[in-house]
Amino acid sequence: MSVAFNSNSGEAGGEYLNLMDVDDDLRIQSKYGGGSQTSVCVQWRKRWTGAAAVCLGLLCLLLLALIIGLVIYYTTAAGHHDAEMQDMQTKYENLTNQWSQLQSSYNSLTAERDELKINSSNLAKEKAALQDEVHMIRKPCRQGWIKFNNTCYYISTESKNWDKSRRDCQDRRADLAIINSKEEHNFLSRFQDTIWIGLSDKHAEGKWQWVDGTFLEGGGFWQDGEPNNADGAEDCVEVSRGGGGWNDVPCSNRLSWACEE
Ligand code: GN1
Ligand code: CA
Repeated sequence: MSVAFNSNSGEAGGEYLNLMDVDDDLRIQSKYGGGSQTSVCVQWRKRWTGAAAVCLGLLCLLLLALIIGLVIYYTTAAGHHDAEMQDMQTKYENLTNQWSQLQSSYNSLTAERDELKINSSNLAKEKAALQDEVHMIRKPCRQGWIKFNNTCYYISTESKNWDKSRRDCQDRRADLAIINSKEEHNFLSRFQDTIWIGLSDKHAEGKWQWVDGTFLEGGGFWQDGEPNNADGAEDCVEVSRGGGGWNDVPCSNRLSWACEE
């Protein structure tokens, strides 16, 4: 145990000498025989102790500096890491945006391509139709046939019932005329008093059907009061000369007829 003690007065306070140091000094004195050698040893011991304390302090400072350096290093590194993460996040968002834009561009281009395909297909059809029209314009009608709006018609001079009239047209690689416009109706009204056209309701009463299987659309060009199916036996349609309009009459009537190629 070490107790502070005043070597001169024997009281506490004033100049102190550590009792342990005194004890050590006495032991050193007894080892070296006392005298001036004793004070040299004490001085050396004190110097070594001081040097050790200084070294320890320096080591502590070094350690502290090392710790501070490491903290700074890792703080800076973490800062860099955060910045890199932020940078990568921004790049990722930019790439995501670019990808979305590319995706929408791709979708637009696909839609445009599909539209162009449809347009191209429509143009091909229009081209084919125009070529047919040109062909029809250039193509002359057979002898005895009349051309109207690029279509050839045959108007008979004989008279036959509706079925035989149709057969005659088919034998001529045509069929009874189908009227699609007022102009065509007017054209076919120029010739005989009355002519057969390719319209009948012989398959179902009141359901007027053309010879190509299509049903009459719109009102047609009937005379006033027609079709009236007089006597319940009028299933075939005649066209009267002079734009008089259509009339349903018995199919057994013998009339001229109009074929259309
Ligand atoms: C009548 O009048 P006429 O003969 O032109 C009739 C038609 C019949 C036709 C039969 C207004 O026409 O509906 O189909 O007899 N017209 C009227 O021959 O009743
Ligand atoms: Ca009638």
